[in-house]
Amino acid sequence: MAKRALISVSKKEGIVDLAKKLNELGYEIISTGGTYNLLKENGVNVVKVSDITGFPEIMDGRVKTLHPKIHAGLLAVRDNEEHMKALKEHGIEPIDIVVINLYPFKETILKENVALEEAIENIDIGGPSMIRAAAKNYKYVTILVDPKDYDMVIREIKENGNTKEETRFYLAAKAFGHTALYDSLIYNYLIEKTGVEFPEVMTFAYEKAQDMRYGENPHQKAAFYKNHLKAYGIAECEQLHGKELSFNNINDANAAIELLREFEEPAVVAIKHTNPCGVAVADDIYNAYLKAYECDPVSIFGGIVALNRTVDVKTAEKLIKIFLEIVIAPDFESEALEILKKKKNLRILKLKEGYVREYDLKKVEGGLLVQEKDEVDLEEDNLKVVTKKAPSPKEMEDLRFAWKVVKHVKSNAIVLAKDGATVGIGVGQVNRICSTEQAIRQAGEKAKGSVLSSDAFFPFPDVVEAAVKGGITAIIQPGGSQNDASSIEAADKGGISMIFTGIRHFKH
Ligand code: 93A
Repeated sequence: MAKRALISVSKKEGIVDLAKKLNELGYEIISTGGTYNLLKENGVNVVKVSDITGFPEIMDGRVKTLHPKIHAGLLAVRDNEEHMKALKEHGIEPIDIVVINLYPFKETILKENVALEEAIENIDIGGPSMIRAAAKNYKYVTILVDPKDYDMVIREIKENGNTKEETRFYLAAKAFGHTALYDSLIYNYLIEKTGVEFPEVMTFAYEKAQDMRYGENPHQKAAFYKNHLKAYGIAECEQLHGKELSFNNINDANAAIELLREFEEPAVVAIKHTNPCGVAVADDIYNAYLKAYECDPVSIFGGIVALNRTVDVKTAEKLIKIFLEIVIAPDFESEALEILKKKKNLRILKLKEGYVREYDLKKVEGGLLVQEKDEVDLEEDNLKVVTKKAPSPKEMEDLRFAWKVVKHVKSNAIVLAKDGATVGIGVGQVNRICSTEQAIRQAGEKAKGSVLSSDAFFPFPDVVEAAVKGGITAIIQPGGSQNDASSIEAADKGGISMIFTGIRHFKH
């Protein structure tokens, strides 16, 4: 009995070549409408599925392979007498190889303004059924869902007369991944349309974009996965130059891009280990960079710089003065790009516009915490002056700026800012006074006349006292501590102003 291969593919790359090779190896080829036509035109010896089933393709192809003559041929356990008897009784022959890829659901929903009906029509039913049947019966059936595996299968058949069982097992597992991804895409698309928040089931439709040389540390293996339906941010950056991005690069670049998104005006963000080490806004991007650099000329070394305007020659010349891992910007003047490229290893990323709403996820052992992103806006109503003194308009501007930055600093976070630039940043300490001291120490003389933002309230007056001592003139913080009165009193005593926002910005 001739071996049989069923081929039904939407993406037809490599399929004629594969079918010809299978023909040469003695396989009878069975195929659905479009695939059949292509194979036939190219001289492949091929039979229509409808000739096997004795049933025409109906309903615009909605029903073409959904037939016992196909599914029994896929599912029959070859060394089970009952199964083989059933095949014989019903005039069914086994199918040994199945080559399938599914209706282009992802490609369809990625098109702009696609109608729900069109998306639904691109939900493949027969394909996944055959994939699952073949994969379940991997002991006897080879399932191919990826053109990258075609050559391997042909090679094994040539060498051994059949594929190896371990290969079939691998291909079966991969096939379930293929249908799982497919179903996740459908699910995520539909559930988002229902508007249900935090649905009962959370599935993921991420595909491997690249293997990484290593993870956070060289002994950790790692890969980068992308969600093609939520393509924006770091996942959509175009690399124009430099070494391949590392795990830490991607993580840090992401932090830079998220913080940069806070600003409309020309802004520069320097990131080190996911925390900002210098942020500034100015009338132009060059001055913003100078100011961001000045915040902490030590820590920016080996860091990431993200700019929200086209990089010009003047700025590029400044940027190459120090060792940076990555420069990110929406664009680069061509001469500026050439200047940056002089740094052989500098990774240069072009940031694409775009934003997609998605959840913030935190992996814990055995579980996943899911929340909305921290994207609340600071409205006028949120700003409550609690001290005798109110901030001046200039202080107010700096307070708003410092508030935007503090949201992106690991808690406990304290940011000092002056003239649209951070001057000191206290990062990730386990008590607030230590973060404050760190920020003031780092600012040095620049602390005088600066403003302070805090991601969470003050349980004690110590932060305010330290601020007064350091010459800070205004504070912005959520408020809400039982002990607020003591902090307000300390601010009044020190003759500085303080604002409560009622919003907390923990970042852990
Ligand atoms: O509409 S379906 O869900 N009904 C089926 O019975 C069926 N059988 C195969 N889609 C079905 N297919 C899919 O058709 C395959 O998964 C493949 O993507 C596509 C190939 O169709 P054609 O050969 O006509 O281009």
